[in-house]
Amino acid sequence: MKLICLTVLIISGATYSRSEQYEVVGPAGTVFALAGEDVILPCSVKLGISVVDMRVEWFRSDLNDSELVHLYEDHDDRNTNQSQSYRGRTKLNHEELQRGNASLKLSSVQISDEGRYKCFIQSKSWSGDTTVTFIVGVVGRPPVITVDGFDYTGRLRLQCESEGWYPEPDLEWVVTGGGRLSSETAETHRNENGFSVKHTISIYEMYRKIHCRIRLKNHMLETLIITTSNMFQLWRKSAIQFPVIVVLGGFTAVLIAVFIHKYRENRQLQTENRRIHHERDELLQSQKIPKVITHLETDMVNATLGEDSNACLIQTRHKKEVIYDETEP
Ligand SMILES: *[C@@H]1O[C@H](CO)[C@@H](O)[C@H](O)[C@H]1NC(C)=O
Ligand SMILES: *[C@@H]1O[C@H](CO)[C@@H](O)[C@H](O)[C@H]1NC(C)=O
Ligand SMILES: *[C@@H]1O[C@H](CO)[C@@H](O)[C@H](O)[C@H]1NC(C)=O
Ligand SMILES: CC(=O)N[C@H]1CO[C@H](CO)[C@@H](O)[C@@H]1O
Repeated sequence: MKLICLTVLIISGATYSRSEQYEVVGPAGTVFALAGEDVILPCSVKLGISVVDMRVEWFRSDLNDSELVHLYEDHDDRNTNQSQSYRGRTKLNHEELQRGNASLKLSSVQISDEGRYKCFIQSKSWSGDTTVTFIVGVVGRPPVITVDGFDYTGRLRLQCESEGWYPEPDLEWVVTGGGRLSSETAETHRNENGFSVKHTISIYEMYRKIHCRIRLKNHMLETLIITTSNMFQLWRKSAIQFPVIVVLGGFTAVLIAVFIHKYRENRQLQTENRRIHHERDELLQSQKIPKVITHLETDMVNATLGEDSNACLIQTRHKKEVIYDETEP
């Protein structure tokens, strides 16, 4: 009897200490995977106690109607009520369950998989859970470096940009065989295609090879630009020539302005001239004008032929007057 009591005590004591130490643990930090990859969402029971006889339930804890991701119960997977979006993409390693490992393998990760997951483990006498935060990354386009001319101190301005990243990536400028250079300006925008980044930097001639690197976790895309001393020499030449060019340019501008002004004046004169000609032609076409001319000619003939030229002139004036009177409306 004593022995039995002792055994009962030991068993209950052991059970008590066990339920204290049954603890479900998740990953140390957030879990990250790129869209399209497979991922393992870690979840296990401390001390490696088998969970084969237990119930293991994985579900989304951040959605209002908590979606069932995977269910293991009565020694098998029971996924009739599994959320449609996880169909055929989840797997619990049954051998690992013996070692208290209830990690879930999720295949071909989608962007919509990002969120918080709960791993809930339940036995007849005990239950516990852990939450796993999962982030789905997208690698964007390779960075593009644009040469944006020189600033007034002769530094070459460079711009590096890339789009389509998720979450926000890190951009850095690195000199080959040297250290990092800090960006002068940095812009980040977010739209439906993810994050786009744009950084600028101004570099001196001594930096020959500059890399623009964009990192997302342990993924990286980079572009290299190699500058030649010719570029910088070109700038120095143009820096010296610049004042001369400005003066010459100004002078040329004045000349062109004068020319244009003259040209316009000329055009106006020509138009006026044409208008006068046109008006004259119109007048000539009316009947009375030829009369004037005829009479005048006659008068002139008379003036040269006439013996008394004074009389003739008087007559001429007189005739002219008469004719002009006729033309008046
Ligand atoms: C859950 O519901 C609340 C209000 O009922 C809403 O504000 C929230 O956006 C919802 N969350 C999701 C993930 O649907
Ligand atoms: C699925 O859901 C229905 C209704 O909630 C429930 O009766 C059934 O037991 C569930 N199936 C499993 C395998 O859990
Ligand atoms: C748990 O199982 C998964 C496979 O489902 C494996 O990748 C992982 O390494 C296991 N974890 C431990 C701690 O053994
Ligand atoms: C054509 C014409 O008008 N001729 C005149 C020239 O002058 C004489 C008088 O000097 C006139 O008689 C003519 O009629």
